[in-house]
Amino acid sequence: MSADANALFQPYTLGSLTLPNRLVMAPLTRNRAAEGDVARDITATYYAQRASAGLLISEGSQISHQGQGYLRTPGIYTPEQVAHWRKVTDAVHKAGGRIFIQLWHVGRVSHTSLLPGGAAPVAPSPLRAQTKTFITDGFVDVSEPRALELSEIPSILRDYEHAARNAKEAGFDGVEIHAANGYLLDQFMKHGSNHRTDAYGGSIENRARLTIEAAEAVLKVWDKGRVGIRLSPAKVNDAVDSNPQALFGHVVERLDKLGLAYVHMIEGATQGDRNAVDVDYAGLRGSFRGAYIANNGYDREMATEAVSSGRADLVAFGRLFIANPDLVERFRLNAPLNQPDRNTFYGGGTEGYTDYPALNEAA
Ligand code: 8OZ
Repeated sequence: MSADANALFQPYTLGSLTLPNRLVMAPLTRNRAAEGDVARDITATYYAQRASAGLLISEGSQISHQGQGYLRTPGIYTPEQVAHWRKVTDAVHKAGGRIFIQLWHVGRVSHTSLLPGGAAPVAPSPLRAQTKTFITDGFVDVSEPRALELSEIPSILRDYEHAARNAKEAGFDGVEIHAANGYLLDQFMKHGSNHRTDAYGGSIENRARLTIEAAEAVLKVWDKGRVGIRLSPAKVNDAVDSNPQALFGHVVERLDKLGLAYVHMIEGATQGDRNAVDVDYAGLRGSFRGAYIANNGYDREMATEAVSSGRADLVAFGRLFIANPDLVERFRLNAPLNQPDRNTFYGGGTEGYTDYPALNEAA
């Protein structure tokens, strides 16, 4: 009984890193970057406040201007962006934490007003997603995308490699490849958004190719023990596949061969029904030797069950970490939690960002 209750507070060896506990801060888009899409000083404070997590994963950070899909998300492709991220990683390390950066290309989930020269977003196929994005005018439908030429793929892979190199220079402890939530890599993997007839479309193997190649690009820079990936088999942001079990079964097997440190799985619909799709997550996990990070709607009790039963190695929390900088301590004490305020999730400044009190401050 007491061993089970302590399951979340046992250290875990992730690749070459020792994590002091099993709680991961999920990547969370907060739209607070400054001019040039650089992280602000308040962002260093925000992550440092949460440094007691076993591992912090940064908000999605675009690998190129073309890879941006929302207003004021930070990039990791310019020297200024690297310099500002360095302040974040220094603050986290000073506070005793560990932080990976999430490398992001949104593909078709974007808007011409955000892209260089007002260009169309790029996608596997010229199919507009039925989803919204956030621009200076507020929430709007995403723009009509254009299909990537086969000849453009190598430059996208170079952008992954370049961003991975920048992440190292910025002092991150590792990188997470964002292959979830209907963004570029997920768009290629899922048949609903990929109607290509070249080497990147058609069979499962072809549709998974870009994700595997992106991982290989990152592995040119980082040791495999410092690279993870996030996946979402369910339909999200209009990216859907008719056989996610077969698709992600193949993807996970390929990632296992690459020896990645972890798979970070969004179980069910992102921020929604955990049973939205009929996928055997334990089966997927069974073909992967690295760590399994479970995510989506977990609370203390569910996470304790998942880790003590061995179903997951680590559990990622999003909204709970927004509202509770000391989530680890609160879980340890089974203390009450602050409630997150949705109105301050996206955009703004310190309010709803760095002003959620820790237990010792709330008292
Ligand atoms: C919420 C708002 C904007 C982007 C994701 C990066 O879903 C996101 C995201 C979430 O992965």
